[in-house]
Order: sequence, then structure tokens, then C-alpha cells
Amino acid sequence: MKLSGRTVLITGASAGIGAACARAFAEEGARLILCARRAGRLEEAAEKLRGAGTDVLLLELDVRDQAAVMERIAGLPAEWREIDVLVNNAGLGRGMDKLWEGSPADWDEMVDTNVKGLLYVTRAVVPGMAERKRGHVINLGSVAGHEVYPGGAVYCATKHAVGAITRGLRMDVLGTGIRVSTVDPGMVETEFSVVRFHGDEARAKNVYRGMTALTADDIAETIVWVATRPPHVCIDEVIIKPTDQASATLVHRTT
Ligand code: NDP
Ligand code: 8X3
Repeated sequence: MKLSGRTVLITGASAGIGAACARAFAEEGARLILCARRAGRLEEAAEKLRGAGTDVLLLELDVRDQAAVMERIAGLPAEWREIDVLVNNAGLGRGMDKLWEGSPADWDEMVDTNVKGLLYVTRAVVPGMAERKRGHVINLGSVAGHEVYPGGAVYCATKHAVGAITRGLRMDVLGTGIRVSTVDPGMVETEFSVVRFHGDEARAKNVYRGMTALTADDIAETIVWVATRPPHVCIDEVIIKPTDQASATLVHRTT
């Protein structure tokens, strides 16, 4: 399917995979609604994209805020309301403590963002797709939605939930023409680990020590591939890992 002139809403577009998706969809000629909390970051990205001729609308939004999600998406300017592709990417890991020593505040943040935030945005966007009988929801799952690893119980639970929501939505929209996909990466070097370790850059860097991680652009390229299949083709699920990673915990390192 050609994306030229299509409207794509990307959550978590201020960094990492979401920002790379913005660049990749722009290259396909899409119009972009970029959503995140950090308006300054979005503005910087938008300036570059607009300079290259892309039509961009910024949506400063915390996906955990149900009322704001509903109001802001319902209140989009008329020319931006027909969303063709929704990339549900906003998400995070917080902490890697053993479950019984973990922080409930970290759990809330992960569940509220990765699960409830994704649900709110989906609830706000999909009715329009159903009316128009076309659209594509692409969720960011993870290998953490297929496996569980020590210190990752809650993050993995949220990504298992994303898998269940993806499969359930796929069933619920059957017959509407809407496609639903999940792209599930292994290790991608973004700000993810810095956020997970509450800003500890050294600990974050160590996650990717001696191995070649995926880049945000690798994932964006995959997401654009998923979105550009012919309308009768739905890629339900893609699992993509670095060659150096065989499972969530089995990683080949040279140092
Ligand atoms: P980054 O930390 O680099 O980017 C996360 C993005 O999510 C930022 O733009 C951030 O924007 C946004 N975000 C976080 N919380 C909210 C919120 N409450 N409301 C709106 N936006 C929010 O991480 P990645 O790019 O790596 O992660 C993107 C997705 O990919 C996540 O769902 C993650 O779980 C998933 N993933 C990542 C992997 C990895 O190894 N990096 C592997 C597998 C999956 P802001 O702070 O400005 O709001
Ligand atoms: C992020 C990848 O392996 O840290 O979803 O869970 S991992």
C-alpha cells in the first residue's frame, strides 16, 4: 500500500524507535501526527521533517491521561482526523529489581503507559478507521512479550498484554478492513535502557557491551514494510532480534 498523502499517528515520537518511524514514514510521503510529552523534542524533529517537505502536526500528550487522549484526538483539526496508520509505540521499562523488592511507582508507570495508554489511544483512533473501513494499527511489542527474564516480570507482563491486545483487536476488527500488527524487537539501542535505569548512563551502556544491537532505524524500516503490504495482506507479528541475540537473555558478547 502506498503511504503518500496518508496520515500516520506515532506515539512516543520524541525519541528512539518513534522518532525513527517519523523519519521513515516521512520518506514514504506520509503526513505525520507526532505524539509525546516532550514538546521541545517533537518541535526539533518537526522542524527537520518540515524542512524536507513533510506535513507535520504535533500532539503534546501523555498517553496515560485518558481524558486528554480522548479530547485531543477527538479535537484534531478536520484535515488531520482521518488517521490511516496508528503506531502505538510510546512505552518504557522502569527498574530491574526482583519483583518483591520492586517499586510500585515503577510498576504503575509501565502498566499505565504500555498497556492502558496503548488502549486509550487505540480506543480514540480505531472508531474512525472502522467508519472508513480502512486503517492499520501497529503495536510495539517486544521479545519480552514472548519470554520472561529475571527482574523483568512487570515489563514482560505489559508486553505480553500488548500481544494479547493485538490478537484480540485483530479478532474484533475482522470484517472492517482494518489491519492489526505487532512488531516485537529484541535489543534496540535507544534511550530505553537509560530510562529503565532511571538515568544511569553507564549501566545503560553496559546492556549493549560487546554486541551489535539493532538500531531504531532497523525497527522503523520493518514497521514501514509492515504498513506498505497490499491491503489484503496483514502481517500479524514480526519478531526481530540482533544476530548477536538468540533469546531475551542469551547474548553473544566479545567483551
Ligand atoms: P525511548 O526511551 O528511546 O523512547 C520512548 C518514547 O516513548 C519517547 O518518545 C517517549 O517520549 C515516549 N513516551 C514514554 N512515555 C510516554 C507517555 N506517557 N506518553 C507519551 N509518550 C511517552 O525507547 P524506545 O524507542 O526503545 O521504545 C519505544 C517502544 O519500543 C516502547 O514501547 C518499548 O517498550 C519498545 N521496545 C523497545 C526495545 C528496545 O530494546 N529499545 C525492544 C522492544 C520493544 P516522551 O518522554 O517525550 O513522552
Ligand atoms: C525491550 C527489550 O529485552 O530489554 O523490550 O526486554 S528487552
